[in-house]
Amino acid sequence: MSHEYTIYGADLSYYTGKIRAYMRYKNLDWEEKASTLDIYQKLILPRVGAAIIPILQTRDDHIVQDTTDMIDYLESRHPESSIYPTTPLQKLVALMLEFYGDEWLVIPAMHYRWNYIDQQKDFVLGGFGRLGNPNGSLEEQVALGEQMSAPFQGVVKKLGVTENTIPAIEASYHELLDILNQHFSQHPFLLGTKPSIGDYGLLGPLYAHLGRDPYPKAEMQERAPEVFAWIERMNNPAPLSGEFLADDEIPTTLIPLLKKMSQEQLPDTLSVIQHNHQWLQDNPGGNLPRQLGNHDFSIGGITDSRMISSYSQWMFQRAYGFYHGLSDDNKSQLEVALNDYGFLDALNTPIKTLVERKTGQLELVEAVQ
Ligand SMILES: N[C@@H](CCC(=O)N[C@@H](CS)C(=O)NCC(=O)O)C(=O)O
Repeated sequence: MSHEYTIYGADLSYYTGKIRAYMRYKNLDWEEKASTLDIYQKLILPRVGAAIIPILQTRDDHIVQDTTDMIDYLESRHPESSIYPTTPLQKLVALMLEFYGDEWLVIPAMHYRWNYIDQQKDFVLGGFGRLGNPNGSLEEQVALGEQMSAPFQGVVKKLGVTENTIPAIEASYHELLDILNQHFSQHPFLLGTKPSIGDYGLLGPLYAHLGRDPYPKAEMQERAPEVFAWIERMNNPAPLSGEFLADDEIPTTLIPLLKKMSQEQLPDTLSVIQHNHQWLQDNPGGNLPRQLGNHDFSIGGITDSRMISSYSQWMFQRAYGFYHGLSDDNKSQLEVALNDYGFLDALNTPIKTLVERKTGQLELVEAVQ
């Protein structure tokens, strides 16, 4: 292995887009390799225990799965120009927005990819098929892509994307684009002139699916050109450059986004935490299944059912843990702002059972305290 780091991923992949942009910003010695079927069989399945991408492999053969863990691992080895703000409110907001991009915007991302598949079949299915048969004809790749993408297509409904919710999901996504378009017309990144962990979280859905698949890409370019321009900046960064805004400032243009996140995502998160707690009470020492049945959720005033994604708790815990690690003085200084964003109640709802990740498996376990 000639480079210090190798990322195995795919052009179509949400989280590969997130880590790729990070690797470029940090100017690391790395290369990207396609996660072909061979790589899945010989590397990913044996070392990770599941068919999931992206994967980071170091020159001395250390494997890291999960972009959040990769970023934390790399930040500790390459601390220069950290993508984590050092001031409390910016750091908390950045962690929350990573969570929002990683775990909530998967809803519009998967909707626009799979419910508009007829408008973008060759591109999307061909992209999947290329991973299995790089030298095949487009027709062969599309046919193979149909099979390879079946598990992903199956997830759309589980996320809560139904006939009932689609109009609200689209309206919510348009509102998101409008908010971000306004914001990026004034700031190059979420919190200033350099990207934060929040920018990387949002890039996952907004690049690989919504800013790259032909149908939503055209809509984004038309409706939110500033968001499209931010994607280009994220993907072609000036390495290690820029600053976060001074004085722990949160731009006013971001506040509607934070309120939107609170309304849409946080009720789901609190319910997941409650279900995880109950499951771990009932199954002490067990590995939490990645999906714990279904629960109700609401979007744009429409209520439906979606899967309980146990992993969401682990992502939320990063923000929760950071908040609870602050001094009482710091916490009280943030109170008015956090209340305004709608974050305060969720952050102050005690998590009775913390969870953690174990190497070599995707299921979470109760954290050892
Ligand atoms: N939270 C993980 C998620 C990785 C993930 O969900 N990857 C998708 C492709 S972008 C996948 O391989 N999913 C298969 C699965 O979840 O079983 C990360 O940040 O890396």
